[in-house]
Amino acid sequence: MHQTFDAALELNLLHANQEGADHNREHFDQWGITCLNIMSSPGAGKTALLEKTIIAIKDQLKIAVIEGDMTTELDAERLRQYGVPVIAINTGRSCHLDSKMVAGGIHRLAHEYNPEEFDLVLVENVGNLVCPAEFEVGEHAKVALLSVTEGEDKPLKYPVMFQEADCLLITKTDLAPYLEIDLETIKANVKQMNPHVTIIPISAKTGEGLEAWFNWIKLQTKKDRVFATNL
Ligand SMILES: Nc1nc2c(ncn2[C@@H]2O[C@H](COP(=O)(O)OP(=O)(O)OP(=O)(O)O)[C@@H](O)[C@H]2O)c(=O)[nH]1
Ligand SMILES: [Mg+2]
Ligand SMILES: [Zn+2]
Ligand SMILES: [Zn+2]
Repeated sequence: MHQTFDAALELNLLHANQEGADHNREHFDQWGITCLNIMSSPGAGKTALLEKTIIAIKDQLKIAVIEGDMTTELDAERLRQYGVPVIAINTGRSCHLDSKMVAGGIHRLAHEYNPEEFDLVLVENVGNLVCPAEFEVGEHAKVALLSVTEGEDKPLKYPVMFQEADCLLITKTDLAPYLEIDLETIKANVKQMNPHVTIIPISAKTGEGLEAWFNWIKLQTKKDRVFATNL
């Protein structure tokens, strides 16, 4: 549970978390890894997206996953079958990953593998549209998912996630014809609060938009950044 007792305590909590996030980021940078923090409400399609992503790009980028769930290893087991290392973190009663938990995960990764071999660490956060956005874990970019079944008002009602996101994936677009949902309204609502966000509508089921998502990931990786500056 993420409870805030008073503003000063909240500030201390976030300050301590930031120190841990900086520590994690130093590890990632030292190892040449790009880390993406993938967040959404429960069931928006994070694990389904990771499955498709791993299958499509694991031969081009060496991937590890840090899988946050309150209790089970169900998602971790789903992803392990694709042959990438998956470090499972159970958060217990906490409804978000914090930087200390992720530090435990990356230290485990470094203990079991040579971390310098990896290009990309994908962190699947706990399903929750609110506090994961406030707790940095050392990521280089934040990815938010919003499924078409959630309604176009959600960015307005839960703004922090959408203000903080570097990339917004509007998921399950294959279901849009069955719903009264206007993707343009979602995009406009988000762009208004976060003009620099990249918005990609996707369907893990039909594959719509996935190529654009893979290209966005590749742009985030260190190698491509170095390559881009050499052009
Ligand atoms: N129609 C459709 N269903 C999808 C799509 N992506 C995911 N789903 C379904 O949505 C449900 C939830 O997907 P998950 O990938 O488990 O969602 P999640 O965000 O990882 O869920 P938590 O980890 O519990 O927060 C599953 O039944 C998926 O099959 C999609 O693109 N289209
Ligand atoms: Mg999941
Ligand atoms: Zn929380
Ligand atoms: Zn360390």
